[in-house]
Amino acid sequence: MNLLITGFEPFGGEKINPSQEVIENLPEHWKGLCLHTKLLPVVYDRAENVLFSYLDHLAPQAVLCLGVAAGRASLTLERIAVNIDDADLPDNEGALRQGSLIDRNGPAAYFSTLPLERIRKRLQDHALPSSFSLSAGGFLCNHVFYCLMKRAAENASFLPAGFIHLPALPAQAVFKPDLPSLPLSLQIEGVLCAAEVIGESLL
Ligand code: PCA
Repeated sequence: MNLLITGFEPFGGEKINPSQEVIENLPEHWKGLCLHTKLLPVVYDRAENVLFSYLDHLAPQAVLCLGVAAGRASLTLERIAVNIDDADLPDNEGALRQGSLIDRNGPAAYFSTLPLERIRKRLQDHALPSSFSLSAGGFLCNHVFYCLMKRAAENASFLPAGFIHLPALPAQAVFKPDLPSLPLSLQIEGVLCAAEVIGESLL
């Protein structure tokens, strides 16, 4: 079974992105799954096509996309991808989108098809902080999540699919003492918990 796990490059002046650090430190195999890890650009015009090229190339049975949500203290399990780009921050090529539809003909939203309740339970069993989230924001994470779910809805061969937001890393909080952070080892453990549950759901 192939599980595609994506992370994002740094953005917004940060030098690191926890999702990139996590995917670069995951094992290739985990509990009977092949973990295929790929990095996505923080660029509206390219992220979707880069993701789709990996989907076409790898034909995974499941997809887990990761990104950072600085300010959140736990691994947040995103329930809904919404059909809108709406952010105060420009992407890494300077594009600012505020209130534009991702897909003019698409539905307002898609639900995650990951086994979120079981993932949450596994994270709790590992004493890792987690929460559900009703919004992946209006920037690249929601954009990629929406494009992923649209593609998954149109081609059920690589369900389940969804998105988890990660907290900042301690290194990002050195000069921002009020910024919640979670060590990389625990973030990796959390993503492996999610991978394990996703793998079980495929059996
Ligand atoms: N976080 C941003 C985009 C890339 C990332 O890791 C977001 O939450 O949209």
